[in-house]
Amino acid sequence: GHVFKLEDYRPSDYLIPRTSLDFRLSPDATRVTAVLTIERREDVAASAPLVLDGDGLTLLGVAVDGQALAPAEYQATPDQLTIPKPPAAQRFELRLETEIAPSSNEALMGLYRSNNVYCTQCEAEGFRRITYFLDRPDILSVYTVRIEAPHNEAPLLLSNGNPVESGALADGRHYAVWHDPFPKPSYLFALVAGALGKVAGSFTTLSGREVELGIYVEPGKEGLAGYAMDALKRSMKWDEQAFGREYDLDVFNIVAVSDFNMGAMENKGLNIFNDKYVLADEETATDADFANIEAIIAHEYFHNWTGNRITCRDWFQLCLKEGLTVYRDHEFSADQRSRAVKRIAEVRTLRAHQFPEDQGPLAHPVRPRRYREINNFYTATVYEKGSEVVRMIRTILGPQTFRAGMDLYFERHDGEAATIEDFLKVFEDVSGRDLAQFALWYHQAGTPNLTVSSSYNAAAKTFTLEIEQSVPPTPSESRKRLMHIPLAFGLVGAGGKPVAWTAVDGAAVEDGVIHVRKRRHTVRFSGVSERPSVSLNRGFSAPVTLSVQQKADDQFFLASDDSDSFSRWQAFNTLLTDALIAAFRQVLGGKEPASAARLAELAGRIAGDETLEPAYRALALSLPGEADIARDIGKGIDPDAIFAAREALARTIAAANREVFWALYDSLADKGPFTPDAASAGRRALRNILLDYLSLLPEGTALAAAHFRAATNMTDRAAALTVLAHRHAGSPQAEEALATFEARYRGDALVLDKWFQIQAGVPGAQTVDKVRTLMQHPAFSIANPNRVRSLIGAFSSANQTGFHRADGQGYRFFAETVLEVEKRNPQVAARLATAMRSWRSLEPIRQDKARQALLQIANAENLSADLRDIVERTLA
Ligand code: B3K
Ligand code: ZN
Repeated sequence: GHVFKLEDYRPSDYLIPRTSLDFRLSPDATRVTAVLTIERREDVAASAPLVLDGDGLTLLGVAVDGQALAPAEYQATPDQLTIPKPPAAQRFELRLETEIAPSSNEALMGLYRSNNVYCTQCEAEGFRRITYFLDRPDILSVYTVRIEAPHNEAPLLLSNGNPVESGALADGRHYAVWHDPFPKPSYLFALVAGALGKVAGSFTTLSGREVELGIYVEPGKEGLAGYAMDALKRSMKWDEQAFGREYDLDVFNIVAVSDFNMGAMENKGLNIFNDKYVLADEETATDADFANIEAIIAHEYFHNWTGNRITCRDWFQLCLKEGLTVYRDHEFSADQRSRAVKRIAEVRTLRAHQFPEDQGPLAHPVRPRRYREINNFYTATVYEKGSEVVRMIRTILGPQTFRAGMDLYFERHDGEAATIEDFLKVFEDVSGRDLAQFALWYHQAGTPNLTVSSSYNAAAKTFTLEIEQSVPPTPSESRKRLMHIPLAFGLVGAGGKPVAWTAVDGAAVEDGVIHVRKRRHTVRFSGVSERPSVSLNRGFSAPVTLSVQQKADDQFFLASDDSDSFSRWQAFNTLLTDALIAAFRQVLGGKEPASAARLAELAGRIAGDETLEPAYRALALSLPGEADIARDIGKGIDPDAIFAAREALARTIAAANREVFWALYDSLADKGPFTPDAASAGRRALRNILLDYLSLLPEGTALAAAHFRAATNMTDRAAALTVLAHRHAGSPQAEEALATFEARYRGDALVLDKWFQIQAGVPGAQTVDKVRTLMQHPAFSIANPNRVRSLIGAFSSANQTGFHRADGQGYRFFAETVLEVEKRNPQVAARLATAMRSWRSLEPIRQDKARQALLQIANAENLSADLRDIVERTLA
């Protein structure tokens, strides 16, 4: 396939200042008439051909300035329309008529039908499946859209912008016209038509404008959209306060659909959501679901400024909108909930998803330089690491200057398609700093590592840090340049108090941040009156790995006494990880894992520490996941040994803290009615992690079964079901709970997804057969992305022992299923296939089996560009 390169960018010869679309909707034959105002750029020769993108289109007619073109005057294929000799006039009107079949569109890109609702997904390149166009983000156009359909099939007709007019037509048909005054790229176009229920709201902006809000859901589900509406209003308010950004249209609509390739989409004025991220109540949604809904509603809303008003020049700049918008939604959630807890959760996610990507064959810079299929670059690197890069800019500049830079960005680039260089320039301009070295965070792939050692000289009262940076090689980048790494730190003394220092040499230290820019730094602090422990990368100020030569005593000290709560969590997590890695090696060597009594004792103290928020304690107590441990070990992975090591540590912690955990578990029982707020969710999280530990004790099965029966909300019910199914698989209690859950939620596809997911996660060799059986369940559908992700995705990415079965059966099933999904939906199949990205870190036998499965996919006939790209890069 074609390789797109950043350096090949050049502006288009033609622009499309106006776009008018007319849809006559019909499931199998929708007529689209596009009237495009085409404008040749001043500096382009009149003879320049006009070449428009298409994708699988059927062209019914083409006219220029009202004159139908003769067949010799254009060349049309399903994927391209060329007019070799367009009119000499600088501006002309092009009229195109195409026919498309939304019903048979199973790729869920372009215009498709979900649950009898017409909807669209155009990012990245789906608009070309609707009509021929210059389908690239730097072509900004003002859209007017007319939609026509039978009233009974589609009483609701929505598009971007503001409603202009609507009315009845003959034969039970009706129409609506929408106009969006803000020029936008085609990827932000949207249309929705169907029979949907509405939840209405309103918002008054900072300057007093009234905005009508609507959330549209499957009829009968209106009662489940209240939390999303509330999150939307809080997002609108927050963006005004935190970034001075006001909403700009008269209406803002959100539509929930049940077949969607990802979470949601920020179409101007008409966000389309996966219903999983809209619908919630205590009976059907967990606390994690509520938090995701809040974050995703905010994320898509924040795109209105970072993505829509200022868009991307080309798809290489994707992180310009995504990294920045993730940063904004992280800050929003931190303000709505607990900042410390939110930060820990973000770091866990980054390490779980971005680090393995950065350390494997799919590694790429936050701003890639090449791609074959852009849909494969909506990655943890572009999103999560992209957000961390923005956070580092704020750390380096300080909050005021950062805000001034953002203000300048909005002022300077509003209405434009911008680049990462434009973004960095505003911060250089407001701060007077040179960000050239810092910019490597956008250009260079790989997770930097810092090796740190320290020494204290009691006589001279000096404390010295030796810091060395290195960036491991990544695909097609074998040599790395030195980076600018802002490393927040603290010197911690007795009782967790900060230790003072009077002077420093060897590095730039500003506001508690060491600016590492060279390969090696010796940072010498003087006037240090006691030997400190050093707490490094506070708040995860830089997305790096640390190898700290520090005594276990120092780690224990920081884990129990550091006044910075993030660092305290980090120190405890490091201790857990070190213990788990040691236990893994013991298991591999055929030994019993060494006792971890001191760690278990500390776990008990953290659990019972009333000065810490329950949500924080819950996070601290949840052991690093099996995949996290594998990532930190790096090579020779035997998932069964990791599982055994992790189980052993969990049992040690449970046994050592039995009384404390029981007492706490009892005291945290829910009193009063359910509320989804962060504090209540934190108490449930702590109680449920305690349940997880207690379930390892002899009375565990009965306790989990009782927890399941007593649950009055989905958080507790799903937690108990997970414990029963994962820790007590095959027990009558587990079987009964699974059956009860299935019966209770039969007919509620979103809730049954949890049931699929929990079963896909059951550890051990037998799960692959169970997953095969579940694919035959009436509620499962291979055409629905949520079902596929819940069953196949959960099995392959979250079940280490089941998926990585030593005999390769997990991989074989996976290869077959990915190819099956791909026939309908290449994008979802390609995403699934990334579950194999760490195959080279497996021990040799599994590695060989994994390679065979990858080759089975690679050798399949008619592989889509999406899947071919992932599989070939993974094997390279
Ligand atoms: N911008 C969309 C993602 C589009 C993915 C296209 N393959 C959602 C978001 O990041 O907000
Ligand atoms: Zn986004």
